[in-house]
Amino acid sequence: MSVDTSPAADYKALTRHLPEPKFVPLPHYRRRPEAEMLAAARAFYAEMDQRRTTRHFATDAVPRELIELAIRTAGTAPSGAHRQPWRFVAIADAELKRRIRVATEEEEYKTYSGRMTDEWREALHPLGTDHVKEHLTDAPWVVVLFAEKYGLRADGSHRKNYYVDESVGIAAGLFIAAIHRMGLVTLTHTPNPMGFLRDLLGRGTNEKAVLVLPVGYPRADAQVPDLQRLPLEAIAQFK
Ligand code: IYR
Repeated sequence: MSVDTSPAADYKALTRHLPEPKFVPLPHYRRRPEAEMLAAARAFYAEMDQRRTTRHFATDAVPRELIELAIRTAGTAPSGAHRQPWRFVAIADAELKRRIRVATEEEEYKTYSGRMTDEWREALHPLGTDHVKEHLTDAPWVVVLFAEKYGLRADGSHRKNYYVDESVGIAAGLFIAAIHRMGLVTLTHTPNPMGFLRDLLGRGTNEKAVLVLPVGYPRADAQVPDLQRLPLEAIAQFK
C-alpha cells in the first residue's frame, strides 16, 4: 500500500485533534447591478478624495458615541488568524491629554533637533510639522492605537499573533475612513519612540503604541499643505 504524502493528507493528520471549523452562509451579501456598483464606488471615492489631514483642531466637544462607532468600524478589519490585534484607547480627559502632550513634545523635540537626518527633515519641511503638538490638547479626543504584539493567556503564557502590523494598519485605515465619513477630521501622528504611551496609559508590555489619532472638528481657519495625490497610473498597474 502506498503512503499518501500529499500536503493535504499531512495537514489533515496534523490537525486531526482539533475541533471541526464552523462555517455559516455568507451573511448580508447582495449581488448588485454593475451600474449601482459604479455609482457607489464613484461616490465613495469622491468622498474619500476629499479627506485631508489637518493639524488645526477646534476644541469643540465630540460625542463619545461617534468615537465608539469609528472604533467599531476599525474593528471590522480583517486580521491574521482573526486575532484582531488592535486596541484603541480613546482619551477625552483634559489632564491626561496634557500629560500626553508634554511627554510627546519632549520626545519630538529630541527627534526634530537630533534624531532626524537632514534628509528626513527636508522631507517633512513641506508638511510644516515640528515638535509642538497643540492638536494633542486642542482635539476633544486623542485616540491611541496599540498593536497587541502577542496575546496573554490566563496562565501568563504568550499566544502568538500573526501579521500584526498589516492587521493594525488595515484597522487604522478603516478608522480614518469612518472619521472622515462622519464629518470629523483626524491626524495620523507618530511620536516615536512611543514607549511612554504604554506607561502613561497603563497598557501591558504585550502592546506597542503605533499611532496617535487626535479626532475632532477642524478649526475655522484650519489649513493643509498644498499637496497632490499620485494619479492612478502611478499607483496601479493592470495586466
Ligand atoms: N513623528 C514626528 C515626525 C513626522 C514623521 C513623518 I514620516 C511625518 O509624515 C510627519 C511627522 C511627528 O509626528 O511630528
